[in-house]
Amino acid sequence: MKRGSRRKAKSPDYSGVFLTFEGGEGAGKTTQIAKLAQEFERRGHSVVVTREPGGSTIANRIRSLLLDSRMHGLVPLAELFLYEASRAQHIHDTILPALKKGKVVICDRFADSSLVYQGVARKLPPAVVQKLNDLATDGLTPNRTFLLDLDPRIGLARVGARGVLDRMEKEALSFHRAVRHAYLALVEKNKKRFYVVDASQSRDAIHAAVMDGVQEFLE
Ligand code: Z5A
Repeated sequence: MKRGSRRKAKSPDYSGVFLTFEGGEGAGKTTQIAKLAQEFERRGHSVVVTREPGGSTIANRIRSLLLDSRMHGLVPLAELFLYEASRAQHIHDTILPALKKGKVVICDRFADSSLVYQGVARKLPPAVVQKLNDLATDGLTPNRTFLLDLDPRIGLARVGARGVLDRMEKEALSFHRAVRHAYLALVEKNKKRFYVVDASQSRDAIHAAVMDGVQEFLE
């Protein structure tokens, strides 16, 4: 493999479907994942809803460290290692076992978040982030990724209304703007996998757009 090149996705040895949601703070991922899971269950599928960082007992302990607002001295490379450690554990404990049982796995954030947050917003070399993503995921790639695209001022106002902000939410608006641009650039490189939805719409309108993206993928 050429240095810094993207590892080719392996042919999956599972029968399930792996869907991920990405987007900035307060884009509405949690809200939409709940609606989508309900819809899959209504159609008779077995669904696992999970999230990163976290998603299993050990990975959740790493999540607590990552979002702790007292961890303000955490350097970008250490932060990246923690996200990747959480990811490797999460895939082993939760994602792969469910996919092997033929379930629909819907994950709130995955490796794209590292490319965007650590690679672009934290300015770590993208090839380093890609390399660690490859190690942590061992080639596991979502079948479809929904990007809920939203002006960060709207997203931050939504999460601000919740009260206390975590370590990432406290970043400056320029950080969250860089995140949005980085996601849109990632979409350009992965047009088949990503499905972009305007997240400034109502919850129901976003859900309808997500269902269009599911339909397009199934076809
Ligand atoms: N991170 C990273 O740096 N590197 C990585 O590799 C990974 C993650 C995996 C995880 O934070 C942080 O880790 C994240 C990236 C970083 N931080 N940042 N910045 P998290 O898991 O705590 O939070 P999050 O993933 O950013 O999600 P969130 O803030 O909870 O937002 P959300 O799930 O996208 O939105 P929501 O909870 O569904 O909605 C937010 C609020 O808006 C809520 O009150 C809703 O009722 C409301 N809402 C939802 N939809 C609408 C619409 N359509 N209109 C109006 N209001 C709405």
